[in-house]
Order: sequence, then structure tokens, then C-alpha cells
Amino acid sequence: MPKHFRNEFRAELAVGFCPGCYMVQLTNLVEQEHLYNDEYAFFSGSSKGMSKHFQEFAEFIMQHYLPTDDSFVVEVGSNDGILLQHMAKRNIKHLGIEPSANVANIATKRGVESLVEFFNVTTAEKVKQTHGQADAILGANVICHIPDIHSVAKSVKALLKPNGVFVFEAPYIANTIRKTAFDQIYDEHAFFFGVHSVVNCFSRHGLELVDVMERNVHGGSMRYVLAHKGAHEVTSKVKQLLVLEDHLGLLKIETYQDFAKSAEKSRDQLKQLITGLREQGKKIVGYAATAKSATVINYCGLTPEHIKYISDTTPAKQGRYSPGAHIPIKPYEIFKQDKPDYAILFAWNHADEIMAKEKNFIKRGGKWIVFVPEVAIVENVKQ
Ligand code: JHZ
Repeated sequence: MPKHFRNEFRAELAVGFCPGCYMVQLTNLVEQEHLYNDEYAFFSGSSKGMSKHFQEFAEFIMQHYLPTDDSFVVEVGSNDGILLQHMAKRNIKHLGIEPSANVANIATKRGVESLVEFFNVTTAEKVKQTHGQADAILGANVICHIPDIHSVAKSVKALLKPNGVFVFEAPYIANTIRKTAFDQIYDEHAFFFGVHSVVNCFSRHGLELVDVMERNVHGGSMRYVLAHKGAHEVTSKVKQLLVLEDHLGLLKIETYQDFAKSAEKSRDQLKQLITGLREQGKKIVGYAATAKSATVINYCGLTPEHIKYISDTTPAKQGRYSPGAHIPIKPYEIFKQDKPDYAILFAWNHADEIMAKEKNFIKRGGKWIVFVPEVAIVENVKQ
């Protein structure tokens, strides 16, 4: 038995909807220390598309919200420093707060000042004492990971300058529902935010949602800009999206019940498709051992009998196994040399980048199996 399986644990994955504040969230949580530690295997810089995205995010913040030479920016969950490196390069005072030491070490090597801590009221107070209050507090795909969201709000409230902004991004619930992207539901994603739930949650703490921007990353994300109540003008886009969410049915439990039915249908179709292909003797592999893939594999009951291996570019994942199903994770180079008949596109959110570099796979007769927004076999995937 590989040594990695010894400490494996399982947790039930289930989602709840609050009809009072419209929050969609996991109902069972895995201990934070199990998820974020010095073996954290996701490196934000693992895709070219995301590197470009973070550059745009940094430019946006520097242009709009870091007004003076002594401006101070804090990032929660700064990972390998992919965002803050742009501020560091311009000598802007910054601090990354990152609980996983291994990724924080990479950030430090990039010149990003990093504090290895969870973001909470104690850490916020400490940063306030040592560095002062921030002009901007940022978070990309991390605020939705922190179960004690009220502690996040209190920490932001304490650490933010009177005119400062709290800007964060997360996959947008409307897109998750529209695309039947059930794989966005996994242990790290404690919350599935929408504009209503963000307003309701943070307004309790005197923080106001002042702007929203859709971003075409991670399957369709939203960038939320919050500020102390009354400090900034609220844009009309916030109102527009509140109305739209109502029209989309995001305030009704029935919409989520329909989503559950669509997810079940997608699961059954994918399992059937893969089982059928295996019966014909086809060789199927997985492309990218994403966090999302753990949900797809376990929810569909896929095993190493169905998927020979999953190729991934992250050295820390190679030689390991997928959680639960124990499908081997192999270096990307194996996929390039190998001739699988089908590859399941687990990193469907990076489709543009992947299609551009995998033309040879199709030329060799390979085909993609996709499941978002629908289960299909295709030669080309549009994001
Ligand atoms: P990707 C992560 O989710 C984890 P994941 C986290 N919890 C989160 O919230 C989201 O990001 C935002 C591999 N890969 O970005 C590298 C290839 O092998 O969809 C990574 O292992 N070849 C923080 O894991 C993985 O995919 C490629 O060409 O679902 C990243 O997957 C590319 C582009 C990626 O995020």
C-alpha cells in the first residue's frame, strides 16, 4: 500500500442553501489544517492563463486603489506570490498572508513579503500593529475557502483604512449552476458566492459591496469590491446583478434542487460513456489532477479500471494518487509520449490554453471527453 494512503481520510460532501441570506455552502467541513499545510499542492502559477489574469488583477488594483507612494496592500492566501510579485517589483509596500509554508516560500523567493498564518482577527490585529492599516485587502479564490466568514469580515473591518477596499474573486454561483459545474463543489470550497450572499454576509459587519466585475477564469468568476459603508459610491452594476440573480432563480431552493438533478444526470451519462468505451477496449486517461477532479471521480465512481492515469504538470502531485479512487498521477511528459484514445478534460476551465498546446493529441487520433456544460466526446473545446 503506497505510504500516501495511510493518512487518507474521507468526508461527506454536501451543500446547503440558506433561504434567509441566499448563501450556498458546504454543510460538512474538513479541518483547515488538513487542507492548508506545508504540502499544499496547488500553485497559482501553474497555468499561463492565470499568470496573465493575475497581472491584470494587479494592474487594476495599482491603478485604482493604491493612491500614494506609501500605499499598503495585503493579500489573503497569497500562495506562490503570483499576484503580489507585481506590487513587489514596483516597490509597493505589501504583505501576503498564507498558511501553507511550501507555497509561501516560493513567494518569498519571488521577493514577496509573506507571513505564514491563517487570516483571522488575531492575525489582522498583528498586521495592523506591525504594518498599519491597508489601502487594499485582496483575495483570489481564497475567501470562499475560509469557513469562518464572519471572522474574515471582522478582520477586514479592522485592517482596512477608512477609504480602503477589500477586493476578492471567486467562482460565480450563477455560472456553476448554468454550466452544471458540479465539480466546483469540493472540500476547499466552503462557500459558493453570489452577489446577494456577499451583500448579506458582509453588510452585517458594516462592509458594503460597491462594485462587481465578471472575470473569465475558473469557469466564470466574479470580482467583488467592498468598502466601509458609505465610503465609496455603489455602481449600477451591483443593482443590475441583484436583479439578474432574482430572474435566474438564485433566491429559490428549487433552482438548487434542479441543479442537483442535472448533476446526477451528468454523473450517470459520464459514467455510462466511460464504461462503454472501456468495454470497447479504449484507453482513457485524465488530463490535469485538479481539485475539481476529485469530485468528478468519486461522485461518478470512476476507478483505475476506467482511467489509467491522470497527467499533471505539478511536480508535487506526480507520483501520488487521486484522493479516494487512487488513480496514479503521472508527469505530463508521459501523456505527451503515450497514445491514449481519450483524455478526460478535468481542467476544462483552462480549455483555451490546453487546446492550443494539445493539437498533436488530436492529430494522433485522440479525443477529449468533457462533462461541462454537457457530457460529450469532442476534438476541440471552447472555454
Ligand atoms: P485548476 C485550484 O483548483 C485549487 P483546481 C483551489 N482550491 C481553487 O480554489 C482553485 O484552484 C481556484 C494542472 N494543469 O486551475 C496543474 C495541467 O496539468 O483547474 C494543476 O495541478 N496542465 C485553490 O485544482 C491543475 O491542473 C495544464 O495545461 O481545480 C490546476 O487546475 C494546466 C493549465 C493545468 O484548479
